[in-house]
Amino acid sequence: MQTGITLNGFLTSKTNIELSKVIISLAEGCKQIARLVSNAGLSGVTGTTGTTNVQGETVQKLDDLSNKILMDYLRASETCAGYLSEENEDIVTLNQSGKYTIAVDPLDGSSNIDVAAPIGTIFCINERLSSAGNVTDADFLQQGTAAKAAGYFVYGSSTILVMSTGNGVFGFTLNTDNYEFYLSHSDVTTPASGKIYSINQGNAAKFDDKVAAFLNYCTTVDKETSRPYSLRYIGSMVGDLHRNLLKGGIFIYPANKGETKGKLRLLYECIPMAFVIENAGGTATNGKQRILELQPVELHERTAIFIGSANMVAKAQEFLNN
Ligand code: AHM
Ligand code: MG
Repeated sequence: MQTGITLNGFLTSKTNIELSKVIISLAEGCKQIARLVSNAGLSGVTGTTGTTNVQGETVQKLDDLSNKILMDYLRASETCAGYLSEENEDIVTLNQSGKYTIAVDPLDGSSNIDVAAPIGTIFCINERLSSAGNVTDADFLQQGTAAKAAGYFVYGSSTILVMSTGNGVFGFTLNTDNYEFYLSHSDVTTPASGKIYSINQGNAAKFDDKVAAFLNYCTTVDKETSRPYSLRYIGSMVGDLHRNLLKGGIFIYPANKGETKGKLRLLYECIPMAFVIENAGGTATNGKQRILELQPVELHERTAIFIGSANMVAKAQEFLNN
């Protein structure tokens, strides 16, 4: 029988009851998503719904199902007041007297569902600013520095929750015998330097010259600094960043030439990932400002991101400053 520290036990010692309830409800929902993802090819949930979401992107059946599952579980937490999701245009009030809000990407990297590559759920939990009643946009439009907890679930060869409540980063692996999360990665720190760079290099023609110059640096041979780096890119931010967190590396999704915004969403992709990486000793920037200090103005806002091992992000920044 599995022994060790369960997620519930861990939360009891680290957070208050209201926040614990939100995280536990989220984790229960993600257990359901993990089951669906494991059986996707057998249970008729692969493929698209035939619709597009608020971002104009094709919605996969599992995107839609995951979104509904999370809303149901978080409503049942009683302490989660409101919900923002990549899959919903507007915010949703779940519990009028709840204390917290959550922003989620229910199934990130969903184009990988049908090919059994790692995908994930990303989340960021804030304390609401309004006192009670329906949640407001302002409750969600908070800087990343204000987050109370953030992290992701990766559905890969194992299902792992990686999260921080602002004091260290911890990983919990789902035991598929009893469907409990157990502490498996204590006090995770990311290496200050790594040998991996992750970017969709197929977009090279759209990169501005400074990003191209940094990529040239990554591929230049130099034994002393372990270059050339290896390019690793799944096309699933959770999968790519989980690997880089543990092994060291830099993940980049830049803005295209002449633009300031990238593809990835600030509130439910970039801020939560930056919160985890910073708490693990790494850094995250949009090239001009720390991701966690950006003031969000729109619910589905996008940003460029350079995130990962501190020395590698600092080196990228040198090129961006030139
Ligand atoms: P999604 O939330 O619609 O799945 O899109 C986000 C994903 C990230 O997981 C990944 O890093 C990125 O999109 C990949 O984009 P691209 O195919 O342009 O490289
Ligand atoms: Mg996503």
